[in-house]
Amino acid sequence: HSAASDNYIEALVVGTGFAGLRTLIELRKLGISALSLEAGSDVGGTWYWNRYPGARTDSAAWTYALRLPEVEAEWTWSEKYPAQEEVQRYLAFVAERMDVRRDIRFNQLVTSATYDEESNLWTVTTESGDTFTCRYFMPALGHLSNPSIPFDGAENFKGEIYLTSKWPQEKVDFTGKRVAVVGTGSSGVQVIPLVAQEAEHLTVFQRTPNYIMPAQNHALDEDFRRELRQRASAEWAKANNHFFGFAMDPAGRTYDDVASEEERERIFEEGWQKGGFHFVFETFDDIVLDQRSNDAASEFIRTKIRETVKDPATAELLSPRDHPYVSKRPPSGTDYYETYNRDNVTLVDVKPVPIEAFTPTGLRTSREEYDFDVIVLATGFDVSTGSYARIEVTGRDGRKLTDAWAGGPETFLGVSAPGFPNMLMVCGPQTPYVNHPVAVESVVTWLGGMLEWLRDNGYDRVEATSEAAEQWSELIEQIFSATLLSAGAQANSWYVGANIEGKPRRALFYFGGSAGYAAAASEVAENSYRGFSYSKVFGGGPG
Ligand code: NA7
Repeated sequence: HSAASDNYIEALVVGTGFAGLRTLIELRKLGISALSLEAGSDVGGTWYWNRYPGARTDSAAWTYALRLPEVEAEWTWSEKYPAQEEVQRYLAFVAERMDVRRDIRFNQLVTSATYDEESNLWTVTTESGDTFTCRYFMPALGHLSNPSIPFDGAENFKGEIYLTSKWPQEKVDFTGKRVAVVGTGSSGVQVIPLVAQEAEHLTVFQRTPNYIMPAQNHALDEDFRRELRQRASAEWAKANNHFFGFAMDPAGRTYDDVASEEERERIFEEGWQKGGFHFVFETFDDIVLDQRSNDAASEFIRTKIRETVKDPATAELLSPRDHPYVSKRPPSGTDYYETYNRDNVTLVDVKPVPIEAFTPTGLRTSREEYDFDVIVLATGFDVSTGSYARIEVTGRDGRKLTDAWAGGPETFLGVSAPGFPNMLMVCGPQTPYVNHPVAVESVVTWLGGMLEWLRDNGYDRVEATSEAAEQWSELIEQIFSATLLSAGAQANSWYVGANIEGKPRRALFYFGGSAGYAAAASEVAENSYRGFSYSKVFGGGPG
């Protein structure tokens, strides 16, 4: 290599969540020198930061994991939907077992990354003032890593404030306290029942009610795990073929295939009993495509809410009516609706009377003031592009990534953006919206293949063409608008950035399924990385 400085590394990864770790493992396999900069003091990414009570996966453990036979052989999951602590411990085990911990620098928050055309190198700096140079800059930042605090005045509040996404390491004690939880997305839905059990009083501030499935989590026994080891390959194959990357078979029927209402109810009830994402994916295959199918599913859920929540007014407030089921990411919960039957829980609908600000003693809506000892914010994230906005990324000719994406992200396959040579995003904006580790496996092995190909052909610069990025972005919009998911925009869906004021409304993910993405990406690879331009800056040739 012609480039050298004390801190030169061929591939610099940012982050050590599922994506960052899997990237380090792949680069090791390819013999590419690699290092990851991690803001936390340990690995885990999302599973390091989101340690609030109740945090757990909504995907079955065995395919919410990396496809690493060495790890699979030695790791055991305790529950179908493991808690944060277990997933974080799993990722730490992955780092140990695959021996990549030595390639990680912890407590290194990356603040900027700048490309230099002449040397064909990226310079990456961190908050602590360290500087690294690299050939390939590989951000693996996660989709949900830039928290959104949507109202001002936090510094005025005299009590305690906690973000679910920046939860302290120590246990937070809610006993005897008046607590507020703001937000009823996945994080709110998981934390609310547990806070309610401890707090003297809990007030939940809800803007948009969600469709919440009972998780039906359960422990896994040894028999199940043994059987699972035998069919691991089959489970992965199922996940890879499943539209959203879950190890589930299609229902094999649509709304029109079932004529009687009773039979439909029976099917929905079965899905409800299995819980979580089984409800949407194992009942009818056209729930996100056919309005009638979606209406039937939505009404079934509203009936469940009415049956569970004793106070009819509260039940009505909890019932979503402004968006189709799944057009916002549907949370899974445990005793979520039941929690509203407790005497110490109040639900406040802030849709008509928005929260305006923190006050010294609590929160103020446009109508009322509320006093609290503790405020928990489960208010979501500046999703996908927001993860990138935290780093000042500068490409060719001084172009800022935030400017390039001012109207929404433009990438090819979610891995490369025109104007940012050798920035290889590991599941950036416009990668598939599927069970995350499935996307990670697909993207990382594909990127590994490309890096190998570049090396074999003596290239050291690669970049998506503008044309390919435009076409990819168009395809993403086309697919998205053909589904009912696009209707979530009217209810602040983060799929399109609608939860953040002023953010362009553009689909942030590829909704064409895991297999669809894998096929598109393979086709590109098979055609000599069509849609990318590549070159030899320093010559040298293979080897
Ligand atoms: P989400 O799903 O974005 O949820 C954020 C919640 O916070 C949601 O209910 C929002 O209501 C609410 N929110 C946001 N801003 C406000 C204001 N200003 N006032 C009141 N309520 C507000 O984030 P999560 O962390 O729960 O889940 C993220 C993902 O993690 C999840 O989907 C899984 O993939 C895991 P809104 O719906 O926008 O009206």
